[in-house]
Amino acid sequence: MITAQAHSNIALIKYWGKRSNALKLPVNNSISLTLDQLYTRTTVEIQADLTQDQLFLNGELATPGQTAKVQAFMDLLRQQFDCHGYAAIHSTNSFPTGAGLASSASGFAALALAASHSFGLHLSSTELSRLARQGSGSACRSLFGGWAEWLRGENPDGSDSYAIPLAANPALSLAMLVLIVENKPKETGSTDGMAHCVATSPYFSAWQATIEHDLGTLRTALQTGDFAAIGQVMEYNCLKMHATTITAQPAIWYWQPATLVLLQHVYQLRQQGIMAFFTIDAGPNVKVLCQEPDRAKLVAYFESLSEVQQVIPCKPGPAAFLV
Ligand code: 2P0
Repeated sequence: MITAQAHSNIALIKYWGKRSNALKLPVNNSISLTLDQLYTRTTVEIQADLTQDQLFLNGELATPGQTAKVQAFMDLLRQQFDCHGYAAIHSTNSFPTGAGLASSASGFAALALAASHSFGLHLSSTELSRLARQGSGSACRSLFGGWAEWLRGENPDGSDSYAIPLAANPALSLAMLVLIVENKPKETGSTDGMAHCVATSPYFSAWQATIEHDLGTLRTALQTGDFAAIGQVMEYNCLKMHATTITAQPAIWYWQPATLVLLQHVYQLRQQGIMAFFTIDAGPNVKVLCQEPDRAKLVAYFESLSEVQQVIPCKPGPAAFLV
């Protein structure tokens, strides 16, 4: 019985659009921060009497859809590494599942690590990242702690599409506050949402045309420790991603009214001289990037708002590990 823990990551430069759906190959590189408070812990036990993999999520038998995704991943692992046997898989999240908090990222990173060890494999970080990617694209970044960049790769078989750790200026002392406005699973998941935007949004090409510039801006800002530049490019990239969703046909709105209210609060805070910046993923919740000295007052500020159900204050988190 092997247990692994992997932490979610939030992308500052987003993965939004695939060049291969089957292999989960992205159109562009993305850069993320792994968070300490959002994680998945997964136990894998190969059992001789099983004829298929079983998935238990947060203590309950998972839905057929969730189970099928995990079974497909286990099939891929068995096939690619010539392993045998079916597993009982118990997975728990430290946070709401499917609400745009990257549960599939931490989930497939933890599963890649736990399942590969259960089969007696000792894969490198690169191999694990490449494997986790095939479960859920963003999972390839969750093998690493702190900052990670997912390299889109060029090869049609995806062999050069995996994440690498990214060094940041040690003077940076950051926190990310996850503001929960809604706790239920979203209507359109990321996989379907991004495919729909690729297929129907006239803004998708504009999103892609500026990605390299955003990546370069963030890499430089991380190296020089320029917090304002990090925050600005993060916000800008997020809004461009969401511009593709609201201009898809039919439109996808991941935002709720409370989401927009929170953006206005972030703008007001900056007018008052408090450096805080937002990003939003495929759901209504808002993540606020701030500097560590401002963290406590910002947590209190956002906790006082009626739009916010819960604030989860996070710091940069660790790489995936065996428990
Ligand atoms: C990201 N998201 O970079 C972007 C921003 C959501 C918005 O990666 O289809 O669950 O399983 O590869 O990894 C969510 O996408 O999608 C995601 P699949 P995944 O974090």
